[in-house]
Amino acid sequence: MATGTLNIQHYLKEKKEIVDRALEEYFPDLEASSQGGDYSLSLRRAIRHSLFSGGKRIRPILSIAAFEAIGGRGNCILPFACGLEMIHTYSLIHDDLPAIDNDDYRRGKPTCHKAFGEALAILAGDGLLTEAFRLMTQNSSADPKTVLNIVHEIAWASGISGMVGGQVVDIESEGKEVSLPVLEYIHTHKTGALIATSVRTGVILGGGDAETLQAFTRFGEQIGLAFQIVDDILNVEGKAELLGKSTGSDVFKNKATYPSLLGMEESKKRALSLMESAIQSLHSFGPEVEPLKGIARFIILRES
Ligand code: GRG
Repeated sequence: MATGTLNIQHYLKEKKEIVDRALEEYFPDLEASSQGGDYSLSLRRAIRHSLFSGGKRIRPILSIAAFEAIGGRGNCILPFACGLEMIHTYSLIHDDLPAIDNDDYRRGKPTCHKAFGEALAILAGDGLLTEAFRLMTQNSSADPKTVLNIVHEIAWASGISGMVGGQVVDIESEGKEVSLPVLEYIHTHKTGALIATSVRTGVILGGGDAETLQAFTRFGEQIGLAFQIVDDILNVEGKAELLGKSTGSDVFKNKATYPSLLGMEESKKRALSLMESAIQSLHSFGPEVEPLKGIARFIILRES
């Protein structure tokens, strides 16, 4: 792909369709295909409600873009790409629960617990997290050592050392004065870790060397932090109709965010500078990394 010829909107749409199709295959609508009779139908309904409610599929697309950037071809990335999206979806379902953020709407639709009740929403999240690991380790055409490496990596980024750990510090910081290092810890763990790991997954599966992995990791870490800073900004300045949820919740909950700590202008500067550094991290690569650079720009410019 030659520099300057990439239409990132078109690229994201094309890859999202690939991810959506694969997820449909893993979680088919059993009712529509008249394969009812499954006692877990209500659970599948709750999972499908959240999995197919209009997510951007940024994490799976990043894994595919990184995989293809280093020469990876074929569908062997899809179970990992979909696994990452399933883990992301579980985190959103649990994050919306009354015990955590208590949100009624996500992506313009009732949250999982609003539509199906708390018990089913908790179990839908649990089901997605567990199924993600089953999917990633099932019938893989990849070398078993590579699969083990990726699964370990994704578990690390999703768990105590990553997303769940960051979420705990986030909750415990509500209503308190938080320093910039603590806020950065929250953002890089709660959101950044899974994003950086999505990029790393593509490189590891594609067999990238240590130098490539290091450069792509740096890229992933920088866009991961930028992603959450932009999320903070959108919570203040975003349009509710585009976000599919109300804005202002961070201020209402007295949450530490980049705008609350550094102000809006400085937050925007930080996000922009992280995006530029991320792109710079890939300076030694050619046109094959254009989609990744396009995604970095998209993260900064997004409205939802
Ligand atoms: C285990 C009870 C329990 C809870 C876990 C881990 C966790 C709760 C929450 C994760 C933290 C979290 C939800 C971080 C927010 C990350 C974020 C910016 C989400 C929005 O991502 P987008 O914009 O969403 O990619 P779409 O809608 O496009 O999929």
